[in-house]
Amino acid sequence: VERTLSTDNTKKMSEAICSFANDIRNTKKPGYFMIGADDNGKLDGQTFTDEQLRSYAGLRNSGTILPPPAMMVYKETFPEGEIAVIEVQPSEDTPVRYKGVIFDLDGVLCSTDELHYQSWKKITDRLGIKFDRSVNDRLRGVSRLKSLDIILEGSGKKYSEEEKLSIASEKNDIYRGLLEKMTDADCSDDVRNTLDFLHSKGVLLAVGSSSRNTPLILEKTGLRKYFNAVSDGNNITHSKPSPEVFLKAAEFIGLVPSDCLVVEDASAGIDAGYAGGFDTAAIGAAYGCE
Ligand code: B16
Ligand code: MG
Repeated sequence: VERTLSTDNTKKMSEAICSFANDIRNTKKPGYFMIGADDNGKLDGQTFTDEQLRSYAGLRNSGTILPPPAMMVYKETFPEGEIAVIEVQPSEDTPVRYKGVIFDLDGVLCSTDELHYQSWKKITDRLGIKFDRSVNDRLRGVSRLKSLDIILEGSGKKYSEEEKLSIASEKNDIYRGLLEKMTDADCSDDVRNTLDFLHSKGVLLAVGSSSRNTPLILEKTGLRKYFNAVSDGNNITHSKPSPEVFLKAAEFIGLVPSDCLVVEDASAGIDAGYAGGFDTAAIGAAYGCE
């Protein structure tokens, strides 16, 4: 038996029913989803109209069809109030909450964050600038030129715009040299299995990356074929923490932000997702981000 307090949020209710159906998948018996009772078992004085009961029948979580046969809905009336009961059949199908998932690239789909680090390290060693992994974590999701500004904070020397462009371009040459050596093996089975699973559930998939090298990375790793759309450093004017890259990604797959999840390894990326009205999942260096 599962219960909810909500009587009219059909989106939340259908998600809860799908989860419940999956929770009871091994029981081979129906479960009962109740509306109108408190946690302590007391009735909360609700009453239900026939129209309300009809609206509970056949509730669907978009993307996830509720398990057959059709749910049975009825109400029980007591002096203290009524309970609506939805009979739910067990289901092997894992419920899917989002219509779309937008994946960051560097540090989420593949470990190019390490290659960014190695490339910047070569440059900073040559220039005699202190650069370590904690500084590198601040570069995640941030554009190439903004990354350089962060790195130069510790240099004590003033660089002209021209010098900065030249350093950034040198770093990019080193980085692209490393990218050229990438193969399918640079993308983990976990990533491919996750993308395959989401695809099998009908979830639309997009890339949302600040990197202008996204097309090369997707080609080298063979990842392009998994995605319905790609939004990257080549189609935006503001990099993360601006939400632009994710808003464009959602637009490209025809979804509103509230129907999408953003997966990120950068605190700038989590901020960007939040600012755009997306739910966010923080992994790696962003894990624990608020
Ligand atoms: P590029 P993401 C970001 O990619 C990287 O995290 C960040 O370190 C890099 O500076 C930025 O892309 C720009 O990359 O120099 O290749 O254009 O994490 O948003 O996928
Ligand atoms: Mg990243």
